[in-house]
Amino acid sequence: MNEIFNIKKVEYEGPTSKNPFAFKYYDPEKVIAGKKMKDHLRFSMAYWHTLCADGTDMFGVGTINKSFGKQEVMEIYKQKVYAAFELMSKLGIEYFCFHDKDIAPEGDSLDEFQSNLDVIVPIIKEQMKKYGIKLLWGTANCFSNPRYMHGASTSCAADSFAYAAAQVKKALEITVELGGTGYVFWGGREGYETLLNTNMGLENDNYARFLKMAVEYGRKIGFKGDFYIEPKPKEPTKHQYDFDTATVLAFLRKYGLEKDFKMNIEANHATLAGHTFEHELYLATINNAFGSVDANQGDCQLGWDTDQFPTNVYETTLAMYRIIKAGGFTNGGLNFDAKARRGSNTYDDLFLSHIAGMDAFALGLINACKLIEDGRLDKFVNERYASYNTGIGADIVSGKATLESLAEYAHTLKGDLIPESGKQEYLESILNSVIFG
Ligand code: XLS
Ligand code: CA
Ligand code: CA
Repeated sequence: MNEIFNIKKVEYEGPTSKNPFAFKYYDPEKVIAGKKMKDHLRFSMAYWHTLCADGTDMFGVGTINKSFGKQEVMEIYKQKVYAAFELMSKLGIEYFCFHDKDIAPEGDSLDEFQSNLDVIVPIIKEQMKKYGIKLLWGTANCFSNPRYMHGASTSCAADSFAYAAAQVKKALEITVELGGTGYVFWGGREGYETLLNTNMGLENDNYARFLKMAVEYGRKIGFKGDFYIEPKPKEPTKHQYDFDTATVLAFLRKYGLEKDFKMNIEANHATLAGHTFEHELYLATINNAFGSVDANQGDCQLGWDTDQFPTNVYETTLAMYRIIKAGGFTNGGLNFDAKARRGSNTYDDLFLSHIAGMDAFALGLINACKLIEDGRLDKFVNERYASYNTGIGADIVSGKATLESLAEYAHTLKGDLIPESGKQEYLESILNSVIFG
């Protein structure tokens, strides 16, 4: 078969290379902190942005054609599969993620959609085998079609709930068929536009009912991977129920779902929620809920979900710092839920954008390992909390202290109680000195 992209396999050439189609920092086979870089980073391609998004926005039509030279709709979708695997293998990306509707056209009915999927899935399976590429996670798009205008499992319309169930059932079957290690729920329209028309209690209960059904069915058909919830505070709805990691944890615990779900943390969603990417990762890891990552970045001047390729090395460093300190990925990975800008509209840009993102995360990994090895940040934090290791602090941590015993102790304290400086600027300068050497 003829190649679709006139680009050679992208290789590591090192930081001095000026070749745009080479990695400067990502050296997949290089061992760092006991593992190959590629096994730390577990890069994944997002099918929807790379094979489907054509640059259409609310002010204009697409700027890049993603039919890859084909005319007839099923032929286009088959060609997308070949393009996807050629691109991944040339970039050395070993995982991918998809929504049901990214890989096959919906047609005019559920039956037609599912038989289209049945045509495409075997082609994907054959390409996965050919290239040794794996499925990081699957999902169903239950937010684009007008039937989901009021949500899917949180819709006021029970028929929308049922239709979403049929989509998720099939998407789970495909995920199992392709050996996926994850299944994502991103509640695109699981939220509200106005509380004036919303029964929030019923919507939350129904959402939990839906997730329970999915877990039951997934386990029944042999899905052994992780279920993920991907928090996002807003967009497309004014308010999404999966606002951020803390909100999702509270929801899962209320409905007894916390054992079945982990987080798929997206950088840009963290910032939309008013947090940093690092905050969301850290919170997930301390709650044993860290699963996977949608690797991208937002734009702090824009209040929406820009899904840009990650190039900010401070962010990738602090993200990898949290990920490595938590023991790294198990079933998850770094999925580039990112699209080249509308003005970056060539096939070359599909490669250049991934190279930029992969190099930025490789730098993040290198820096994170250096920060851990340097040890000054850890040492500072340990010392900062040393008052809990002995005396009254140890009594608080062990549960021995009571309000009465603490009050009695407090009365014995003399002088001003001024804790030590937090030394933020000093710590920030350590970060710079470790990053820039
Ligand atoms: C949209 C989300 C979406 C999920 C998968 O903002 O990021 O793409 O990752 O449905
Ligand atoms: Ca995402
Ligand atoms: Ca996003």
